[in-house]
Amino acid sequence: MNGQSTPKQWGALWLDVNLATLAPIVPQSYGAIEDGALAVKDNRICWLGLRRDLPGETPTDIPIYRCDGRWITPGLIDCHTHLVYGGDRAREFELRLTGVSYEEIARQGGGILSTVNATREASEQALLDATQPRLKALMAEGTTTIEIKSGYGLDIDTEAKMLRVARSLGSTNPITVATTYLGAHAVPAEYAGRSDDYIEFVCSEALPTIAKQRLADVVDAFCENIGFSCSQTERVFQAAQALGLPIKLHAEQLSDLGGTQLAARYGALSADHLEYVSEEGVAAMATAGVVAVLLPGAFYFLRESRRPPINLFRKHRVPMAVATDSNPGSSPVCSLLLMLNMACTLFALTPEEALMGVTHNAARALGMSDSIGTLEVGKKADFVIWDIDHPAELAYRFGFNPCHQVIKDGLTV
Ligand code: DI6
Ligand code: FE
Repeated sequence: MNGQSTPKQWGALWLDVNLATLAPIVPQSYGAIEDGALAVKDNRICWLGLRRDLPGETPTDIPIYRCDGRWITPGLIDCHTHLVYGGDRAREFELRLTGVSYEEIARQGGGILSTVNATREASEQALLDATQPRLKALMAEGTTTIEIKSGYGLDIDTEAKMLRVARSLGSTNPITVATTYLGAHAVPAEYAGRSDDYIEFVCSEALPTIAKQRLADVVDAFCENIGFSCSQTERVFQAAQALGLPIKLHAEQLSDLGGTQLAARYGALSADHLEYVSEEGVAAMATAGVVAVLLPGAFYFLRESRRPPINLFRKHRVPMAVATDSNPGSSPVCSLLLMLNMACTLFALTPEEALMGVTHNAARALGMSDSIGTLEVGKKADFVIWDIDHPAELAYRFGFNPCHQVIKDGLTV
């Protein structure tokens, strides 16, 4: 391993442990190093490898944690969520079960717009209080980085309120929060029938205000029949790039509009959902280095039958990430481990691909792979100790949490 330090420079050491590094430079599956050791200095990993390769004397003046043969993985990364929102949509769930479709409900002004009403009405404190338990559930399963989108405010004040709540959750919890402005999520009631005017407002007023307040790290849009067209999405991308903000896209979830090719042309970090993406779209992603973010929770909860083309992603070597899409309408889930299982059972990913999808490839989808996503020297000391005998267990069980301990920024949570 490159850049390994000497024991004198270490701050803490983990022994009796197997490492699923997920690092491409380790050739074993899962990047596994069995009977390994890992050392941390401050908030960074400063040594890892086989225990028998530990250099010199084991230091006696630093904390040494013996892990009884447990496994360590990188901290999990949920790279696509709408975690901050007011209210819930349980009644809409009942309605859908009588046969009314998700799109029909959206067209009748329910769906996303009903959450917009509830989110506009909620105070900042109420939103914080509603979101904290959802975040806690994700953290309890070893999530150390999460992306949180706006998009249930649509007006400037409520979008800013949502993003402040997201930022504040990141500063009061042992988790890194990456924020995304999703102003182009739906057309708000005050712009009904005037979607171009709404996009103009997003590009010339809302986005510049949000950017000036440094509330968003990335800009996203919902390119869909019940969302925005490709040309409207393109205007949002141009406005984002003019402000120096990276982009990503909800693309091809319910139909194929070609949003993926557009996202690729603009160098998006990721295209997300992708059930209906064509091979041209996949090829464009490969060329532009766009990550495919798979959201099995939404596929499951909307009882979709069309799966994202996993074999095409493999064929074109498009990196696949997996996330919860946690939101009140299409994926009210707060378990990333369950998404690992569903990515395998519903989309036929291998457990290794699924784990890669919530670590290394999720970091790429957030543009953060320099600092997180694998166990490697120099990366942040965000990792999870699991009570498992093999990494495949993380995808194998469901409704069970084998998380033993979470280390965030080098510190035990
Ligand atoms: N696609 C989704 O799955 C979420 N947003 C989006 O654009 C669902 C949002 C919702 O139904 O509240
Ligand atoms: Fe989403």
